[in-house]
Amino acid sequence: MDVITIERKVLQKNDEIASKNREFFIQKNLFTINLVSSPGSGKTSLVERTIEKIKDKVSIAVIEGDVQTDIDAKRVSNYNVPVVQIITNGACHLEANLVKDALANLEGKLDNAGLLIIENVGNLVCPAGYDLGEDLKVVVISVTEGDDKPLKYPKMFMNSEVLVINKIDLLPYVNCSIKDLRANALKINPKLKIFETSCTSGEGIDKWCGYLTGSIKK
Ligand SMILES: Nc1nc2c(ncn2[C@@H]2O[C@H](COP(=O)(O)OP(=O)(O)O)[C@@H](O)[C@H]2O)c(=O)[nH]1
Ligand SMILES: [Mg+2]
Repeated sequence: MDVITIERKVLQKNDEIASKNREFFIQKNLFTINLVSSPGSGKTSLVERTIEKIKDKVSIAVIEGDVQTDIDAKRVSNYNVPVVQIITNGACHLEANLVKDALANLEGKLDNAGLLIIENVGNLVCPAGYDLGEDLKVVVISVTEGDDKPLKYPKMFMNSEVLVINKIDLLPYVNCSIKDLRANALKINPKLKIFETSCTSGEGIDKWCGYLTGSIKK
């Protein structure tokens, strides 16, 4: 019982800070997405393809979350956008206060940004419970993970607004039915907006980016 009480308090505190982050995003006119997935699904690759595609139309800033290294921030900084790395030192998800600190680090670089991308720590469980103040939670799943994952990790799919099914170039080689993957995801959350992408071939990236830029203008 004590554990549950403590967890509730932590989540309540997180939600309070997330609300402040949300106010900040509204004030700065920033459209913010929180990318969540298991490690290796292609979050950073999707960030890279998205920057390449819409950087000329939309100013973009990125917050990278990782357990240990700044590898992803280094990858993204090659694209000349403001990026800050949060290293959680072992923690398996980002919390709103870490994002708040990262925003302080981006001070002065966000004024013209229309899109803020937060890449969460690779984990299909814990990030589901932590609001960061984002407009959209986007869950990325790659076809190599199997079509049963929405059923096995329902909270993540329930709490997300968008699903990106990535690595579709590998469909001929893996035992994954895109039809079943879609059906399983929609069984958990019928409102999910679904995109299919390959960050390698570029397939589907136009549609995904069109949706993003359309959302930013609203
Ligand atoms: N074949 C294929 N590989 C991909 C695709 N997207 C990412 N990858 C590869 O998958 C690995 C993990 O990608 P990464 O973007 O680092 O995933 P993250 O851990 O979710 O950020 C890398 O080797 C990428 O090159 C894709 O659409 N198709
Ligand atoms: Mg990554």
